[in-house]
Amino acid sequence: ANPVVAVCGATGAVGNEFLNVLHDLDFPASKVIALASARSAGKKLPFKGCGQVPAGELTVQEMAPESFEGVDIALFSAGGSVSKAMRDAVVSHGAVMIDNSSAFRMDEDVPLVVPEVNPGDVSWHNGVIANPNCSTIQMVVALKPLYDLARITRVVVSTYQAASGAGAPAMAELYDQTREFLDGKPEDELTIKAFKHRIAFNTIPHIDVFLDDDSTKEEWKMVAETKKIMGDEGVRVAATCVRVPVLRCHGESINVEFVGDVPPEAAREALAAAPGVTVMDDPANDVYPMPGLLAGTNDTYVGRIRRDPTVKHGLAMWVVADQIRKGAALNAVQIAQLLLPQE
Ligand code: A2P
Ligand code: 11C
Repeated sequence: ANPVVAVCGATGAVGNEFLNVLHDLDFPASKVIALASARSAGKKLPFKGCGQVPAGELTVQEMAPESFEGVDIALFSAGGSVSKAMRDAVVSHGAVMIDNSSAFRMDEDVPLVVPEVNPGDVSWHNGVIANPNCSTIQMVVALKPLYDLARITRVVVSTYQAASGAGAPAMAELYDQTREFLDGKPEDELTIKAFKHRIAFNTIPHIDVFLDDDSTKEEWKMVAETKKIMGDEGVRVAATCVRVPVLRCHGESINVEFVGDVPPEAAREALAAAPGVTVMDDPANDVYPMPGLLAGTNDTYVGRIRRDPTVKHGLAMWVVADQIRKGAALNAVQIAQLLLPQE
């Protein structure tokens, strides 16, 4: 029978995108249920339909342990504490939790999966599969085809992360604050909630909390998650994560060091042939990926591919993806596709 899918956190930014992606990929669901907090119970969400589910409206139900009766696949993006609270209920009902939060990512018994990189890891799940952080996902999608040309030993990455990575309210704050700023509102009267500082006309080198070594947790995630997904503790990553006043799509400047020579042309070819990657790299015609123009897309876009002449075997590149789609909802639904019986 076709699977019953629960969308958990259906009223959130990623939850809404789960519904769009289920439709866009025509996921073969027999039923889709929308779950959120008690605050949203009864709310109607438009749904374009997928599989055996016709287009129409879904009525949001309050998430409770009993919600998972009869569910096969539970897509979670309702925060780590909700994922932790519901894990046993999901698993005991025989469903698989695909979790977008960071709650279980580094647990030894939880695969951390990017379908273009380590699809085989879904085979050892024990009821929970974790979806990586958005910044990590787009980086490993671009690194994997290069790694297959020559082993990668070191990556230096600086991110340019969109406001929406911090949720729908953060996106609204960028809009509203920009307007306030242009209207001449004094600095100390601007509405600053989602970020530590003004994001309008600014960049903030601070995402998630600071750790003991003065790196941030977002940077640590890129280091630790990359090793786990790529299955190679030898891939060293140095990351600096920065919030920029962009609505949607993260950009990443990535320098990669290999054990052997990888000419830019070979890299371009491997990336062009890789699943989920679009090469957009034509400097002569000013062509390269830009976050402001790629919202709503599915692929990871790579451009500015060139040698890094400061190391023996190095490349530099610029990588952009819609972090709500590939960085969250799309990657999770692609994981769900891996769970379907293969024809
Ligand atoms: P609600 O809209 O009812 O608060 P975002 O990441 O965009 O902030 O969205 C978070 C999602 O998680 C929303 O759908 C939100 O529902 C849901 N959520 C938050 N807290 C809970 C909870 N305690 N139980 C179930 N869902 C929750
Ligand atoms: C951001 N990357 O852009 C974060 C959001 O671990 O899933 C996602 C955090 C995570 O703010």
